[in-house]
Amino acid sequence: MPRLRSATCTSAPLSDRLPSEAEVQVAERSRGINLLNPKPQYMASALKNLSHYDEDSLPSAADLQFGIAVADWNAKITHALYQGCLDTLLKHGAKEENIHMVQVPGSFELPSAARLLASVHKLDAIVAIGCVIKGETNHNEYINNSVAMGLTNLSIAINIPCIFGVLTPNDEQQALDRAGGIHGNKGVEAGVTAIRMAALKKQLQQGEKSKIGF
Ligand code: DLZ
Repeated sequence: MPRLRSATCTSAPLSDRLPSEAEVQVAERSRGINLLNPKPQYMASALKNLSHYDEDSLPSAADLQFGIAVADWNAKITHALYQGCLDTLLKHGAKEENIHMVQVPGSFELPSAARLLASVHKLDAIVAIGCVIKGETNHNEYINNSVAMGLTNLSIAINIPCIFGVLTPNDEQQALDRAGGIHGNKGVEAGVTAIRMAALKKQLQQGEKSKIGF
């Protein structure tokens, strides 16, 4: 299993791996999306490219600490998700020394890895990255439900946002489409979510009132 380099950017720039605008439009049109309102928004949705967000509206990640747990099962996918997440954190100012990454065998281990990270580092958000592909048995349902529940419970228990960067596709092509392919990269979405939630945590800890709207 290849070792991921922690908090470094070794692959081609993210923009090199993103689909062209024309490809995105074809994909969006095929999914019945209203192209009349192309204004980028914060988050991806079922109808939106996972790598599209409003960069200018995102808070700075300069003073934030992140943990990232990466499952090595389906490594081709999960390592691409990690790179997307890492690139996003760095692009918005996170410092390499403030990004703590660990690799675990499979997605089932993500909640415990997140807990271990939080016990060692002072974190503002944790991203769990995995890919559980539906197979002949129901293993995917057991794993997905445990990871989702585990991360939800953990984030509430330790007061640190835990971000669900886990793909739950029906087949490998659906996963590739969401790991830097036609639908963007869920790692980018997870990175954006981590920055927003970490900044929110910091803001509330510092006693600032949340602004209504964006
Ligand atoms: C066992 C298993 C299977 C069948 N499929 C996946 C998968 O698609 N994605 C994934 O991340 N992990 C899978 N695993 C491994 C489990 O997550 C876990 O690592 C093992 O059951 C050991 O606890």
